[in-house]
Amino acid sequence: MIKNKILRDWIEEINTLCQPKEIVIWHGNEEQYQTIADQEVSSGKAIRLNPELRPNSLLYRSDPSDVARVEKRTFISTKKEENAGPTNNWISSDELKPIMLDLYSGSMRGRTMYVIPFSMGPVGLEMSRLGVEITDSAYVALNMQIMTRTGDEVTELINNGQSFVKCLHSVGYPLQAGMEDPKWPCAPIEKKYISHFPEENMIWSYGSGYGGNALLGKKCLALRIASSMAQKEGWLAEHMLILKLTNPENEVKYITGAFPSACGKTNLAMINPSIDGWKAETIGDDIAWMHIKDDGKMYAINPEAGFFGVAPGTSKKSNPNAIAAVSKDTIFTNVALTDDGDVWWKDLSKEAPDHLIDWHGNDWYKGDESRPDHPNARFTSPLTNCPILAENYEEPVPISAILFGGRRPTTIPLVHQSFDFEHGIFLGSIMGSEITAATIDENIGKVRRDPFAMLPFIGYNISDYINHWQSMKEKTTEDLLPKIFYVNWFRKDEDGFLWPGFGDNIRVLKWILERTENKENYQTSPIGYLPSLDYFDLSNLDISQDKIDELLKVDKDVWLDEIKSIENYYHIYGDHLPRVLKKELSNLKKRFI
Ligand code: OXD
Ligand code: MN
Repeated sequence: MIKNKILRDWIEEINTLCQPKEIVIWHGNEEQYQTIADQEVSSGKAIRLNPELRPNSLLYRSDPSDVARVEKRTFISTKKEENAGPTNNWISSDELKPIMLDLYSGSMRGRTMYVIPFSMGPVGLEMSRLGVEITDSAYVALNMQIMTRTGDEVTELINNGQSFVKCLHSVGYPLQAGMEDPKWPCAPIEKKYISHFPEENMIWSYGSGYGGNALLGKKCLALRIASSMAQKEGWLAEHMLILKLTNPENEVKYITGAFPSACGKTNLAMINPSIDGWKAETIGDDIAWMHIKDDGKMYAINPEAGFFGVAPGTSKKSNPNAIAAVSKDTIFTNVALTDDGDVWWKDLSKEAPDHLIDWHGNDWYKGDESRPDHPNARFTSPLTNCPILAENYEEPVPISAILFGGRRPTTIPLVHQSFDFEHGIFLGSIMGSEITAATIDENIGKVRRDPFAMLPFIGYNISDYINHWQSMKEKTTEDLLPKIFYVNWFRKDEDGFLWPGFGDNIRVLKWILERTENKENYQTSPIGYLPSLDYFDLSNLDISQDKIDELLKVDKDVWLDEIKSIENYYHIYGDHLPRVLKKELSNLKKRFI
């Protein structure tokens, strides 16, 4: 029972504003999940997959206009523009609130309003944060049940006075009497708003039912709002995987890693090591909350309870553990449906089946030009489905190394270590991926920078964000802080990728972990520490010396161009380029001259 007055008053306020036909309080149990899932199936909104092939799993097809996060409709709304900074869309909260209140007025008519108390992070853990999402989407309720810890246990904490983030969501499609409800109701793009009010720890999302726009615990709370909370409270909310590694001597270490999208972050989070004696276990694949504890070390938790992964490209070869994770208890969105009631997406098997129902619900035949799945088709699966989930996945774990990465066909070597923590912040600030022909963009060959893989997720001013990272140094000593590395699995020559990637990335991780113990396994270069080949495990790997040399090459002329490109990119900071970045860029230049 909800007893907390703030929550009760808020539910009443939203009930009056949005005028739903009924209110359902989410209890977070299996029975309620199944009841709502059955309702979704009988109303035709979801398809139940063949229980013999894919037990307890659903397929949803979204509206073709509502298939991904909408960054241009995502807002950081503060009193002053400088608090949102140069990388966010800003509208003053005084201006935005009346616009959105107008949209919310009656927006849930004819619909059920779900009240979903949830915890990001294990229930009751000091590092965890609570939210309540009020939504008129059953799809959101079902997904939140997988992606977060929900229901009565959380209500209990709120009843006991713990604060929570108010997360309001409406698909923006009120039903008048006699109106038919579409399978995926949503509002047109110009009426979509994914709004964050970090000064009030509040999220208002309107008009989209998809993923990060609608499951407000994930990108909205656990990254944008949490990054702003973290700045005030002295911790970090980051777009990072968390991986547990055990070496042949049975020593355990933990790493986190930030990568822009399409760089294999989920694959790395579930790596199957190719060298004997090494064990990898998953803790998280998308978000890490990191705190420096009293012992001076940085600890991380995964605030999520599930995976919301991109299906296309996921295969037995690229990620067998993800394939196992989605084998049951999964919600699929915008994948194709097979004739026997199972799912299919690009690369799931080498050959597509002869016939499928595509993500629009139409017949699709092998050889058709169109794709049967959407490139951003997703799976929502519980963490506990992952066969290599670490048994201590709910504990804060001490982080030895932080990895930054990106897709860089040239310039950046396979791996290098920063000289120190501040130089590591510089590496985070310059990360990004080269724009390739696969992206429709006139800037082919240029680098799209995505600092810390957080460009769309920093809930405040990016200059303050960089300075906040630097402030971690004041909380502890350099030797206790995680060591920072830049990895690049994607360097190419004329024959294609130089590095085999996937399970062989453990070779790089092994070198990194040895570095965290200050092993003399490195050579110094102007950009940082590179592997010394005497200490880089290439056993049983068929790769030529030429390719290895190319993978580790730091070419002066190429780097002088890179420095120019960084200088140019740093103009986004205007007059507020953080001192640490200015200093590190100048030091880098000096090391080359
Ligand atoms: C995600 C993303 O969905 O980063 O995880 O866009
Ligand atoms: Mn992500």
